[in-house]
Amino acid sequence: MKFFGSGHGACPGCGLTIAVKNTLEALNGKCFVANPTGCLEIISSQYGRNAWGVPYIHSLFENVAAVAAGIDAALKAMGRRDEGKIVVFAGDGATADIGIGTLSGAMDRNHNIIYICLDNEAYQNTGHQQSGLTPPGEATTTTPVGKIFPGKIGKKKDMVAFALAHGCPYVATSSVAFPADIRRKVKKAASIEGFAYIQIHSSCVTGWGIDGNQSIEVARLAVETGLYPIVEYENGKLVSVRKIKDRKPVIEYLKVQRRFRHLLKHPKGKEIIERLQQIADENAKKYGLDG
Ligand SMILES: Cc1ncc(C[n+]2csc(CCOP(=O)(O)OP(=O)(O)O)c2C)c(N)n1
Ligand SMILES: [Mg+2]
Repeated sequence: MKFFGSGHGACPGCGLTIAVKNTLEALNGKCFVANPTGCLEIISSQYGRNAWGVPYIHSLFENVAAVAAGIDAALKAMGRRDEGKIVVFAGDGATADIGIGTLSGAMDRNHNIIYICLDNEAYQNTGHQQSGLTPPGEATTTTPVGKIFPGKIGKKKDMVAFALAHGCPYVATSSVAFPADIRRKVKKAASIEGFAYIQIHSSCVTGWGIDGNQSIEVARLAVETGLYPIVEYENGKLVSVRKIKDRKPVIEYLKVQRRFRHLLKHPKGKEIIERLQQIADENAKKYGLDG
């Protein structure tokens, strides 16, 4: 594999590498990658074990969108814009929490960037702390399950709405369970001038508490239950939705992962499961997922 390959130290079954490989292949390696601190950086850029076959820069956790914006401005000033797209690969913590200020600025200035949020739903690199994209009910080290709390009680931030509110010309979600969908959306994003935000649901074997060989199956269940709708917006208009034939109850997704399994026996688990089912039902209604 020439764009991303040997040298990386990801867990077998890691979703991040699936998202990265498909993105780089869709662009035929014609890109400049910026990547803040997080699992992807740790598994791919250690001294002597670089896995990148494309230009790559590691930024701080909080400033990747500003670094990418700088690359955009520099390429423009040098008349080298046609040499490749600028691609950010950032975790959910970097995107929804720590780097959200510079992300807002880059979206607002509508830089020519494909920003990919690798959403594994927690700060996985540091051992599974909650982020703004951790869903309700998830047990993390900062939302531990106890007598009173059944895991996270807050909500998952709606970063799609955040990107749309900034007027980004291209906004989409995808999942590592559907590599062809990732490739199509990356190609589409590359054809559009301006800021593209793509949020890819990426399984995390250790954080989610699954086996490596369940990675795709569990990511697919998130989509098939309606909990992770796969959608696409162009210039603020919904242009595509991945339909679900027989939508499964959310419990099918929850019960196969250690991060949610406590919900089956915790006194407040039923309430959280009902809330997650309600979120899935509302997604189905909002996007017309059933069909
Ligand atoms: C400003 C700052 N805060 C905290 C850290 C510690 N830290 C390094 S990686 C990481 C987790 C990254 O989470 P996320 O962005 O979701 O990426 P993931 O590892 O889950 O792919 C944290 C908290 C740091 N390096 N810099
Ligand atoms: Mg994460």
